[in-house]
This record gives sequence, structure tokens and C-alpha cells, in this order.
Amino acid sequence: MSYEFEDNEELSLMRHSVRQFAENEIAPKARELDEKEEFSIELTRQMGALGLFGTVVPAEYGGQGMDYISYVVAVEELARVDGSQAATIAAHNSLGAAPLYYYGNEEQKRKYLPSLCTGEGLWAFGLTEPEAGSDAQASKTTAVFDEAKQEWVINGSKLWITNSASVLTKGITVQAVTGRLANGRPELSCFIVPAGTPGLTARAMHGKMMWRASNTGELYFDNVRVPAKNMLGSRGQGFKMMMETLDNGRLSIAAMGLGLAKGALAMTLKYAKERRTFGKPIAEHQAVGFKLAEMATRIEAAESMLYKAAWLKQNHKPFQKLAAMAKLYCSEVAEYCAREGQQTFGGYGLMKEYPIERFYRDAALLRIGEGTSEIQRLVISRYIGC
Ligand code: COS
Repeated sequence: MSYEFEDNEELSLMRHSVRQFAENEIAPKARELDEKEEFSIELTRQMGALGLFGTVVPAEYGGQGMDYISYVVAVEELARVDGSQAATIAAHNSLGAAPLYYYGNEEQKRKYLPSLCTGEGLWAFGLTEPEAGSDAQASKTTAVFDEAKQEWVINGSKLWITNSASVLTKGITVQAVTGRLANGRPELSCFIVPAGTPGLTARAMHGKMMWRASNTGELYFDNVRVPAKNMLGSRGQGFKMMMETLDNGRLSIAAMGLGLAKGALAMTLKYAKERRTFGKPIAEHQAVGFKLAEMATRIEAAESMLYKAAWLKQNHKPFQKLAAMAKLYCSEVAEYCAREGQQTFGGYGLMKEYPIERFYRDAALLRIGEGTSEIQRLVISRYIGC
């Protein structure tokens, strides 16, 4: 096995251009968007223009045809500056566009993917429900087939669905119960539900502690009818498709953790060199120097783990165990770096004027969203044979 630890020229260019964009366009707006809890259509379109939509979708469907490592680096660079914008990109690509590409038939791919590769359209992943979070098979949303009309009729609700209730939302992939298996478990299938389908209500959720500028929706399905051809994949394969999608999604959440940790370290180091106490910059006090050293060390370990996981995925090798480990570890490193960074900023770290305050709040989501840290440990424990 061999994988590179250095960015090649192409990756280096891409990292640079996303970093420039994040620092020049996102950073000046991040605080205000966070305070107002406002999703930015403008930044979303700009990220589309930069080529951050349809990242791993091939060019024949309008996508960028990026490799997985490049995609992970792009998310990392956004998260280095702002979790909300990184979340929009990570959720749209990994959870929105990717399942349509991996499981859609030719007609579905040609119909839906091109508009999701430009920044003009978002697609959401409808798995979580009020009573089905970690236990993702516990869906109560149902889809019943109407033979006469050859349509599926969907009833139920979904909760905390990123990108599902914005003006740019084009649709949602929805997991629903379509029957009961012989072993008593639910038969789960997935459906393509375009935004605006009669009976579908999407409401933006407010009052979030973190990722306040990303769009999070709650969805209600009241006899929502979609044609038979809107089933994604085959009947009964919904749960496996959702689980495989989450395997991939873990790489981008890990990238958000790594980016947040790197951003926290960079701002803390800068502050520690400027802020003086007892006659010298605080970076020169061992208590602070050790904090920074510990942050840097954990970031190195997190980066190696994530890039290796992305490399395995890219090279079509089993990556799922490492993706869960990377998601778990990068989330923990992000939280550690945000907390230790905030501690170094002292009282200033509690003020909104300093982005470390936002990073501290944003880090909390990473150990809960797209599978809690406990679920990652469960997945890892299964892979190692517990
Ligand atoms: N890839 C492919 N298939 C998978 C899979 C994966 N990653 N994980 C499970 N499956 C399959 C299993 O092989 C099994 O198939 P069979 O019925 O043919 O044997 C089936 O799915 C059921 O698997 P299992 O019994 O392991 O399911 P559990 O109900 O025990 O749930 C966990 C497994 C806990 C891992 C799953 O529910 C999970 O990931 N929960 C977290 C959900 C989550 O992250 N939610 C947040 C979403 S935010 S976007």
C-alpha cells in the first residue's frame, strides 16, 4: 500500500483556491450570518461557481469528477473558516447528490444531477425522524403503493434535514417503510421527492446552537404522491443505500472536524503570539505552548487517519471502518482544539467578536450529527469483531 502525504500540484491549487475563497468571501460574513441565523443564497451560488457542487459526480452528468481526497480537502478548507458553509457543501455532495449518482438509474441521473452541480440547486437526505435517529430502521414514515395510479403515497415526517427547506432546495431522497419483512423488520425503500410536491411541507428550523447559517429543515408528508419511477434503487434496499451513504458522508464530517481544528489552532497561535501577560507573549508561557503543541499533535494524527480513509475510498478498498474512526476522532479533535483555543483566548474567547466562540459551538454538532460518537464506536466495534 502507498499513499501520498503531500498535496500534489493539482490538489495544492484546489486547496489554495478554496482557502482564498473561504478567507476572502466567507470569513467577513460568517459572524453576521451566524448571529442572524441566515442561510446565504449568495455564498451558496458562489461555492457552486467555484466547482464545489457535484464534486464527485462525473462530467457527463454535469459534475466536477473530483477524486475523494480533493473533495475532503475542499470541505476541510471551508470548515477551517466556517462550519455552516462547509455543512452546506458536505451535506449536498455526500448525502444529496451522491446517492442519486450511485443508485439512480440513467433517467434519474440525467434528470436530477445536472441542476445539482452548479450551485443553483440543493438536494437533501431524508433519513432522520423524530423517533428514528441513531436507530435509523425505526422510521415511521410510510409509502403505500396505489396500484390504480401507479404512484407511491408517502405519509410521515423527517427532522433535522440539512438543505431541505431553502429556496434552492430541489428535492429530497426519503427513506420510508414500504412493508414488513418475514423476520418482522421493516422493509425500507427510498424515494425521490421533488420540492414543491403537493402535500410536502418544509419548514426551516431555528434556534440552533451551531451551524446557524446552514439550512436545516423539518419535513411533513401528507399524502405526498410520487410516480413509481421515483423509487431510488430497488424496493427494500433503502436502508442499505442509506447506510452506505452515511459511510461516505462520514469522510466529509471528519473533514469538517479536521478543518475546524486547523482553523482553531491557526487563530489561537496568532492570538497567543500577540497577547502578552507577565511581560511576554502568552505563547512563550509553557502552559499555553503545551496546549498548542497538543492541538498540533492531535491534528496531525486526525489528518493522517482521514486522508488514509479517503485514499482507501478513492482506491476502491474497504474504507468503512476507517471512515467511522476518522469521523469519531476528527470530531473529538475539533472539540478539543475549540475548547483549548477558547481557554487560551480567556475572556475574549467568550465574545462573538472572536470566531473561536463560534468554532466552540460548531464543534458540538460533529459528535452528534451523521451518527453520534457512540454510533461510530458501535460501528467500529462491529468491524473489529466484537
Ligand atoms: N452498508 C451496507 N449495508 C449495511 C450497512 C452499511 N454500512 N450497515 C448495515 N447494513 C445492512 C446490514 O448488513 C443488514 O443487512 P441484512 O438485513 O441483509 O442482514 C441491514 O443493513 C441491517 O443492519 P443492522 O442490523 O446492523 O442494523 P441496525 O438496526 O443494528 O443499525 C446502525 C445499524 C446502528 C449502524 C445504523 O442504524 C446507524 O448507522 N445508525 C445511525 C444513523 C445515523 O447516522 N443517523 C444520522 C443521520 S444524519 S444525516
